[in-house]
Amino acid sequence: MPSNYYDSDATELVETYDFLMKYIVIGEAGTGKSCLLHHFTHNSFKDHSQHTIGVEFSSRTVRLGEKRIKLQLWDTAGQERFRSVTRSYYRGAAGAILVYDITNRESFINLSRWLADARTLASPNLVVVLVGNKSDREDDREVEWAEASRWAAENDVHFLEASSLTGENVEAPFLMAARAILLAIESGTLDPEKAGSGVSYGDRALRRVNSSSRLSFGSLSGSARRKGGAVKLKVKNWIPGSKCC
Ligand SMILES: Nc1nc2c(ncn2[C@@H]2O[C@H](COP(=O)(O)OP(=O)(O)OP(=O)(O)O)[C@@H](O)[C@H]2O)c(=O)[nH]1
Ligand SMILES: [Mg+2]
Repeated sequence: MPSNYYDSDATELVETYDFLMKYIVIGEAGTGKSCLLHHFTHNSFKDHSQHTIGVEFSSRTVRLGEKRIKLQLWDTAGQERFRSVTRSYYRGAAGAILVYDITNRESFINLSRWLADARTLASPNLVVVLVGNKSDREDDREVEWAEASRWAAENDVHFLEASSLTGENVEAPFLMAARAILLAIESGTLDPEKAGSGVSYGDRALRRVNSSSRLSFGSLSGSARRKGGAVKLKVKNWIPGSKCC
């Protein structure tokens, strides 16, 4: 049974939402991108996962504070032969989940290439979360947490390790990115009404915007409001002070 580090009501059943955000999931073949997404959307490990052909689409609506956010998730193939196809899906992405395999050093070495592509082609305000997947395979580890954490800091991306097998931290990267995007909207650096931002308003947010010129987090839950509007994410093996959420 996967451990769940988030409130159990993170998934919304009703299809109304405040924001729609486009995410891409990228990284070398075999790092576990499809399994990570599957665990996030189905809450279970994907058995017998095959290489992704081109791209696959899924979605999930999550909640941060009282904001409902629908995530459009584009799972891309890591194999080189699909590169030109998958790159065409980067356009207008607000979030990128960049995955490497902690037991495969090469998948870590190649991260710079993936990041450069994403930064060139996606939204100018792209939020990137680096995920070191397969943390359950500690005995086969080839990339130390500290080294990856350093790389993440140097490249200005969020970072955590996860396991699509056990479920550890599988929700965190998606919620971290959503929270960073929400904060960018709140601070005015990201405008959901601008084409290519990777974010658009849902019905609920539009109603609120119509009655107030500036969108705010005023509808956060009482406890979040008391903490100054910050929505706390519970992430395993994340060091406070490092770039997180
Ligand atoms: N032990 C372990 N195995 C994993 C984990 N995640 C994925 N795998 C395995 O890694 C292999 C590749 O997983 P996929 O999710 O298909 O990899 P991918 O990144 O989507 O690969 P492409 O679609 O080719 O880009 C499969 O055999 C999975 O069972 C994990 O967290 N732990
Ligand atoms: Mg795949």
